Amino acid sequence: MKALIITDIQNDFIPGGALPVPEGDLIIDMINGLLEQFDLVIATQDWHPAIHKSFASNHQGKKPFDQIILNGMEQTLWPDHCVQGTIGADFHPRLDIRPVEAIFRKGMVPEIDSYSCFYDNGHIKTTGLAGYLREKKADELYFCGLAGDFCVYYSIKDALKEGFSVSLIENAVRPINRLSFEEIKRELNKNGVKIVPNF
Ligand code: VGL
Ligand code: ZN
Repeated sequence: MKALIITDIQNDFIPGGALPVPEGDLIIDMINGLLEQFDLVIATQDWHPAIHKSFASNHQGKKPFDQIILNGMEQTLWPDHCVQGTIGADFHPRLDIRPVEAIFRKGMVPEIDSYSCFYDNGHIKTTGLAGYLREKKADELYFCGLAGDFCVYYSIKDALKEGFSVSLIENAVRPINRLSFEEIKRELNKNGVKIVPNF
């Protein structure tokens, strides 16, 4: 069974938002056009408390995009984004969320970031998504959304580890950094991910 995983189509990741992904707005209509072709549609939300340690504002003397070591792990510091309950954390109003059966949220624990929709970056806590998908008999996962080089990338790596068959819908994804995303797509393809332009 085929499941579509819509990653973080939230106002803060769209141009005009706090952590804009270039052309993030251009994939929304394309994603809306994919929905009815899937047996199951789920969506994810980055969902941080205001005190989250991935925010540069919570570290004295640091600015967005600085790199630090946070609890023993490399961490990019971000502008404040997707704060729980704010408009920036809401789904973009043009995204058709009617067919979305479940929403999985991540990034709630202040001390650790969570790019993947399956686990936090230290693989300490699960979101329960892998078990949910198995119970729903979804074995073929299709990924789209933002940002291609962070949340989509880390989610796909975990999906492979969990044994799912994985496709990336290239035209329905945008990265923060285009160059690193080209490298990421080569790596994912080598590891068995099907890169498809559309669906
Ligand atoms: C994301 C950076 C920080 C993402 C989330 O959704 O790709 N990127 N938090
Ligand atoms: Zn975040």
